[in-house]
Formats: sequence, structure tokens, C-alpha cells
Amino acid sequence: MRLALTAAFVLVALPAFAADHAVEIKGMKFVPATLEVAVGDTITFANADGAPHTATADDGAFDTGRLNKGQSKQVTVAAAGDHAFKCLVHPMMKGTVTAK
Ligand SMILES: [Cu+2]
Repeated sequence: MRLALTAAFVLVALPAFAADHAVEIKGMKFVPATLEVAVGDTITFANADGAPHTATADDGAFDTGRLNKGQSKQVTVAAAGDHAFKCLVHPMMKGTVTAK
């Protein structure tokens, strides 16, 4: 009985523990460029470069907007699937967020 109650609590409580993932933008690259997250998780993109960057999902799932040096932005990944993203200022900078 106690075990069942504990299991029920864990199942109900899980969505509250959305994780935050960190991506550094450095040397004209996303580090890491490939992430696996759970739906509802957040990702904080931080720009360490002198150049401005964005992290913009091709499918519109998230967009940091323009980040200047030292700026960061937290986005929420609300939809499951593979979200390819790139920097709109430097379209050769690419990455993929896979949300399950
Ligand atoms: Cu860029």
C-alpha cells in the first residue's frame, strides 16, 4: 500500500521537474549542437561570442531572438519531435533539439 502511494506520487510529481539544459554559443558554434530533452524542458542559450547570434527553430518551436555578447535566453520546448535550429545571422550554424 505504501509502495503504491509512493509510486502514484512520483507519477503525479514528474511533470513538475522540467529540466533546464544549457547551450553555449561560442566560436560560431552551438555547444552542444545536438540535445535530447523531454517535452516541457527548458533550454538556456548563452552567447559567449562577440558576434550576435540567435537560436531559431526551423519549425517555430522556439526562438531566442538576437543575443548579443554575454546575453542569454531561456526557451521552453513544448512540442515533441526533432527541431532543427540555426542562427539567423549565420545560417551555417546549426543544431537539433530532439524532444520526447
Ligand atoms: Cu550566429
